[in-house]
Amino acid sequence: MKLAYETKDIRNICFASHGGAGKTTLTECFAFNSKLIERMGKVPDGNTLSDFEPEEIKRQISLNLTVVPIDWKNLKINTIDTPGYFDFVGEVRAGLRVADTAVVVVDVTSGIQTGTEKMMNYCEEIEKPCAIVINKMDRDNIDFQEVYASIRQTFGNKCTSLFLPLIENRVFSGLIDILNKKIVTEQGEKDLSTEQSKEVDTLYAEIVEAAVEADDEMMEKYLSGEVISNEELKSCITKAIACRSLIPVIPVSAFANIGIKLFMDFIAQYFPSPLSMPPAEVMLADKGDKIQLSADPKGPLAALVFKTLTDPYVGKITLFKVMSGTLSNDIKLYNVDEEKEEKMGQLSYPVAKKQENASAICAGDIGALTKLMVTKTGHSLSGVDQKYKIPWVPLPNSNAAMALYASNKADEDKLGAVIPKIQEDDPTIKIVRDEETKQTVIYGVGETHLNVVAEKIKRKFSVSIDLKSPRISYKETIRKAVKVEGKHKKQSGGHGQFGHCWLEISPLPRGEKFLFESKIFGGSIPKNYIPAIEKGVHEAMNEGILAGYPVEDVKVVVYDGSYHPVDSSEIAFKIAASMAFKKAMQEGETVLLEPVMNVTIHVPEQYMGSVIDDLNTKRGRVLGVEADRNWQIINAQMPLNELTRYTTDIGSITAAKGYFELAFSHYEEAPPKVVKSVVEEAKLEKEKQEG
Ligand SMILES: Nc1nc2c(ncn2[C@@H]2O[C@H](COP(=O)(O)OP(=O)(O)O)[C@@H](O)[C@H]2O)c(=O)[nH]1
Ligand SMILES: [Mg+2]
Repeated sequence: MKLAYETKDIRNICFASHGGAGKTTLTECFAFNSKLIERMGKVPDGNTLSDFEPEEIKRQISLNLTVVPIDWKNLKINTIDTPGYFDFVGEVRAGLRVADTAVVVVDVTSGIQTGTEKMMNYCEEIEKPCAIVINKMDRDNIDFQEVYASIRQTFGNKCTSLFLPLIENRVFSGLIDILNKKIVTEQGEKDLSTEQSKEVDTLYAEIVEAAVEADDEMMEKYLSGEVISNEELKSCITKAIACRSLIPVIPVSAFANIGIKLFMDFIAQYFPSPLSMPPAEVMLADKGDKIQLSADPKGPLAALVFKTLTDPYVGKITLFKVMSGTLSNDIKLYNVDEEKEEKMGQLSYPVAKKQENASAICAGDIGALTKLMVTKTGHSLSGVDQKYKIPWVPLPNSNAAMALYASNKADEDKLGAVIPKIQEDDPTIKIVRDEETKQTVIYGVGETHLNVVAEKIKRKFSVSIDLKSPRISYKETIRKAVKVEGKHKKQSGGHGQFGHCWLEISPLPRGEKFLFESKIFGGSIPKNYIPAIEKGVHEAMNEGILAGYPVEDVKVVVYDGSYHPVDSSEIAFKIAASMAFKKAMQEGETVLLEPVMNVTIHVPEQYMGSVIDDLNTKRGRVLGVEADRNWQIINAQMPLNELTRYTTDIGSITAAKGYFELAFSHYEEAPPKVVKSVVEEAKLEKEKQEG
């Protein structure tokens, strides 16, 4: 690796696909061809460059984005490998944010999969240039033409094959290069046969059709029937990729390393460099105005942090892409989001899990800094004079929740210090203390995500933790108005205690929480004891009698009582009020209230019926359905109790396409079945605590 690269010599690509299509193997193959590694590792052997974390090796899937820079033909291809498993889509979005071209990988044995569609749709949404790699061409019984046809049918004719597989004696042995009309194998180049020429001509015409879209002049020429020369065509391929009028398709085998070198050559020659990309829209941090910054190494410094790692030896490692300017060691670095100067450390290039020294990182390139103080993923870095905020990506909903417990006291002490680091490593993790349920709750994108994070906490920070189903913050209330008396009297020797009150306790409408009123006339209780009575009621409300949950939606009126001129005290009245309230709960027909959530579910049309059937089994109520192209948005309400595994359920019903948002709506009386199980659980918990 060189110490610095020029913007024009950089290509930033990001592999994205359904899990298992071969992104990690492709990355490995790139690294091998460029001599970054001497032997190709294998995913099943757990020795690849990009799947290096024990959690990845154990599962044989990628869980993090990994940057592997490849030196190729005097250029640097920053290759970003990403996970395919849906829980880790936050990593994919981060990778795509800093790549100039997405390479969507399709497994030829499976064709278009859910993950393929998700990635293609996301790239369209963010207008990211794309290429499609059809991988595993070495496998038996495959049909390239069928997969290619379905790609064009699903994603449009801008998906155009620039290479055809050369299959000799049923073995995939090389590629037919359509742009150059020749055969390329490991053994060298060959001319096309007559039959091959015919096929190539058809595809060549398809390329011309897609590419001219990118250039008005060329388009005119094409429409008027003039011939577009090969030189002209080649000169607008990059532009056509950059503006998404052309999505090149290429068949390869990462495993057998066939077609990969040609693909790398194609990237080097035709993929847009940062200079060919439209300027980034950024915000002037001081004024709030939006301006455009192009990838000019001489421009003002603006860099976007897209990943933070914690290495047990090195500490915190921050990965960023320079969008404009050049970052060198002598710059005073400023964190725009935290509005703080940042301590500059040694500049380096991330190379999978390692770093290699760099002297400067120029516009368009990716770099790493260690031990930054305040910087987190998504932050913008700039110089101290000109400050720019670069937009970050929307992260997926973190709706899966588990209660997080340290396994023992020593771990509990350590956990507090570790929580901020976990959230720094993974912005889709949120850890919050729920005061109502007295639990620490960890939120993630799905159950696998949470399990992986729990493993990482154990391994990286040596804190042993357990995940349990989170407690739900039920409430208790009464259904019937009651009048109750509370009397606290102790008059055995010395200074006595005396408090006595009559309370009327009645239900309030849902959500009104609490009302307290005094209707004491004629001084049966002196005014100065009334606040103590309210306090006593409050304390008793903290723990209902049904299952120990807080009491809500009650009105309490103190309307009578008595006092003793010497023995009465605030504390005595407080106790009396508390006693009265507990009695009221016994007599007033206690009920359990459960939280009900507003759930907005997004699903492709064809799954709507099954999603609604499932909602009905989960006590859900559909409030309305809206159409959004061929998706449906279902607005529903569902008790939180039924939602604990909903990320998994919605995934299995909709082939992992559906997703949802959650927001608290209101409390509602829980049905007897729920009450029974909550009461039993509370009893067990209590017995456990009592020993
Ligand atoms: N036959 C064959 N197998 C492949 C090829 N590329 C990847 N694989 C295998 O497919 C599985 C998934 O590959 P991997 O690179 O982990 O996919 P990723 O999830 O997209 O990163 C692994 O067992 C690979 O060895 C290929 O070109 N041909
Ligand atoms: Mg992988």
